[in-house]
Amino acid sequence: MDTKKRKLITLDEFTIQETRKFPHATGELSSLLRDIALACKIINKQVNKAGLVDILGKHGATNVQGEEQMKLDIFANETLINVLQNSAECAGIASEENDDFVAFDDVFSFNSKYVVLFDPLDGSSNIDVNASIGTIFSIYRRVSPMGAPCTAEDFLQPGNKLMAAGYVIYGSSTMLVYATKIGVNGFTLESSIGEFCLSHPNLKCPEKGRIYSVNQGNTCKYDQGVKDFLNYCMDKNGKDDGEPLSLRYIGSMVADLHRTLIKGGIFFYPADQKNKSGKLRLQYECNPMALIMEAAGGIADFGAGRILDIIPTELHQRTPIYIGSKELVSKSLSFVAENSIA
Ligand code: AHM
Ligand code: MG
Repeated sequence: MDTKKRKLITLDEFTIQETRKFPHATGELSSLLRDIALACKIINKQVNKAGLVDILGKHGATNVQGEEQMKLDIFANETLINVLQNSAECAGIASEENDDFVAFDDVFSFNSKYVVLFDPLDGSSNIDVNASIGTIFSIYRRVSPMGAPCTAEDFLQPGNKLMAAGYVIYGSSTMLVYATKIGVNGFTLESSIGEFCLSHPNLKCPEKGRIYSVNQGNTCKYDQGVKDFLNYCMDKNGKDDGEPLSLRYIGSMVADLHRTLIKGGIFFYPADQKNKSGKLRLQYECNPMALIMEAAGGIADFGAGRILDIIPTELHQRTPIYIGSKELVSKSLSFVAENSIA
C-alpha cells in the first residue's frame, strides 16, 4: 500500500522517508530514534501505572506479583540505558541521573557513530500529582575515533553540533516531538498499534505569544532586568490588545515547553542571586529544547547569547534560559541584557 494514501504514518516510516531525501544517509539515525522511542513506550506504560503505586506498593516494597517496586525515575533511567546498550547505533550515554557518562564496552558499540544524552524523567516531582512529565533526549555524532570506546569529548559538544533532539511528553496523550536542524515534527502514541504516528507535521512556534511561564515565586531573588520584564508581562500597557499577558507554570519543563511551542509565549528559568547559572541543565534540558525551538522558528538564549553556542565544560553544568516565540523572547532579552547578574 502506498503510504501517501494512508492516514497513519508511523515515526519509523516518517524518518525512513526523510532519510531517503539524502542520498548518503545510512538510516542509522532513524534506527537510533526507533530505539529511543521503544524505551519511551516502556516508560510510558510504567508512568500510566504510577497512580496505582499506593495499591501496588511504593519504592522498595514488593507488589502483589512479588516484584520489587522501582522509583519511576530510576526505572526510566535504567530502561533507556538498557535499550541503548542493545542498540547497534549508540556508543555510549550520559544521563542526568548518573554522575558520569557510560561508554558501552563491546565491539559493536566501539563502532557506533552516535552518543545519546538524556533526562530520563524530567519534572518527576509532578508524578505524585498526576501532572505531565517527560523524557528529553539529544543525539550527537561522536568525535572520538571509531573502533574504541567513546570519550568525554563526545558528550561535551556544543548544542550547535547536535544531530537531533526531542522529548516525549507523558500527558493526556503521549507525544514524541523530534527535531533536526531542518524541522520539528510531533508524533502521538496510538496505543492500539503501539506506534508513534505523525500528528503535528512541521511544527512552528508562533512568532508572537501571550503566555509567560516562570516560577514567579522566586521574583525577590531575580535581578532587576528580570523583575522589569515580569512587570512588563503583568502590565496592560504596551500590549496590542491592552491586556496583561497570562501566566502558566506547571514546573515540568517538558510540559511548559510543549505548550510554549504549540501556543507561543516564553518559558524562562533565570539566574538568581544564589544560583548564578539558574537551575536547568545545559546538556540534558536546555540544548535539546533550544534545538527544537530554533528549528521551529523560535529563540533560545541564556540572556547574553544563543544557548546552542555555549561550549560545555562539564556534563552537569547549568544555564539560565529564555526560550519561545521570537517576539516575546527578544523583548525579555532587551530587559535582561540591560541589567544582568552575570
Ligand atoms: P528535575 O530534572 O529535577 O525534574 O528538575 C527540573 C524541573 C523542570 O522540569 C522544571 O522546569 C523545573 O525543574 C522547575 O523548577 P522549580 O520547581 O524551581 O520551578
Ligand atoms: Mg530534569
